[in-house]
Amino acid sequence: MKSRILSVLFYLCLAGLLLACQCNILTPEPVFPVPTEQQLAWHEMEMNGFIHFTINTFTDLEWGMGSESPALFNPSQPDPDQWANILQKTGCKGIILTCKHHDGFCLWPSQYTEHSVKNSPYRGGKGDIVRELSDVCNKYGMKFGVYLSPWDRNHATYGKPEYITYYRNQLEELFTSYGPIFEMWFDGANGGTGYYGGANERRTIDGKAYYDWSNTLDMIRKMQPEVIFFSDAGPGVRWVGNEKGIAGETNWCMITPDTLYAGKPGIEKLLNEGSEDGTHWIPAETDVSIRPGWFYHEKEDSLVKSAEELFEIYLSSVGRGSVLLLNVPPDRRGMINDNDIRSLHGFRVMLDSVFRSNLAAGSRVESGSYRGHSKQFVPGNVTDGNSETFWSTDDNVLTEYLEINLGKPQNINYIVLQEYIRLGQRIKEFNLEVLSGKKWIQVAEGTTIGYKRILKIVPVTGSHIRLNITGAKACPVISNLELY
Ligand code: FUL
Repeated sequence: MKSRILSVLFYLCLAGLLLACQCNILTPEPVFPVPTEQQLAWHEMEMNGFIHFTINTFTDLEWGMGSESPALFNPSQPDPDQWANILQKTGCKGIILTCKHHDGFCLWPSQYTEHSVKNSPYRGGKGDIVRELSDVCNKYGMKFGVYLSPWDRNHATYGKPEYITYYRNQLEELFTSYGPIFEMWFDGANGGTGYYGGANERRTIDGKAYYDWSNTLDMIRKMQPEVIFFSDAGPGVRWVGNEKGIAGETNWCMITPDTLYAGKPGIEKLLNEGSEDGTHWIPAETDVSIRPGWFYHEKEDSLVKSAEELFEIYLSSVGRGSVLLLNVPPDRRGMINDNDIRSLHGFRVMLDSVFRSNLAAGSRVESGSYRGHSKQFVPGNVTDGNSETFWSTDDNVLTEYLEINLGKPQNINYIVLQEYIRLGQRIKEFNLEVLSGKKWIQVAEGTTIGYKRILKIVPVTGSHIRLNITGAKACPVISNLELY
């Protein structure tokens, strides 16, 4: 009896071991670099709001000189709750606020300067917009992020070593008093001239060395280890290289940051497309304003981007594996203007109507092959609505097809593809074909996919759709395919 129990136990262990080995063999090796948990969460946000608000709103400037009196900052009906409410309804998951823009005026009562809301009429000098906005973000279930301009045209010590201490003190105030901050935005812009405490002169800094970023970032990480740093060179996420809302059609999330720094000229194309063999995961963030300027100007009330334009921007940012950071600047009342609200509402209606019903959900899927004939990697994983399952192939299979059977002819306008980026960004080249009648027609081709790729095609009616992967860095891992 005892020996029978022992032999049963032995076989059970053996079976367990074999199963474990099979799983180990089958799971594709990651292709490094891969995103961190924080970067993955950032990708999943897809769309965030950007708020540019300072004395510029009242002086009609884009770049204040730094000499403006705080008394000018006087919104008549300040309503951060309205900003968050509207941005949340648009689909934004977080908001980044210009706590201090280049003119140096602080939207919170910093103890390190007099150039702030505390010396303005705003809420009788008792106001703190950083507090108000971080609180309402909380209320609406949104994340809160900060922009603190390194270039400060107001501060007397800008350009000298003392300024770095001032800048770090301000970061400490922001990172210790306002709850979790999901993203910190470091702007590389610097036009040289400024008020600088009355000096009124041009000051040149060495953009690469002056700010001593590595120590500043270490200091912040000690306060909030989860924060994502934005700058041209990352290290968390990179600038997309333009302010038009356009990520590269080829958009690698990787880049080699060694020689990059915020504000370095001539790197726009590199930032826009990333590098297939980049050493670090530093995906592109697409920042763009709903208006020509970043700040509110009444003369631009008629120039607000339309819902259709915003939708095109969505396709060229989120639809190219980037995150969209959409700037919506409050007006002189301290509220989002009606024209902007109309466009945002129309944009949301378009998103909801275009992506309402996924024709591919639950459809039959087949592929030329799938990894190890294992249930874990079947082609049906791409239509199961679960972002944690994926279709993959054997290690040596870098080109393969995946075919969706819609059961009957359907009208197709958009195709959404997603890679399982936890295992790295792999696809280099693909095309899509639709079976229309008895003929396969190529409807799209592309290079990278990444977190999400949305392809707008010339509308076509077809019963089957085929994704042909024609080039990859390693066996493909596709988690999702949707059709609209
Ligand atoms: C730029 C700044 O100079 C603009 O004023 C704006 O803040 C934009 C987001 O970044 O570098």
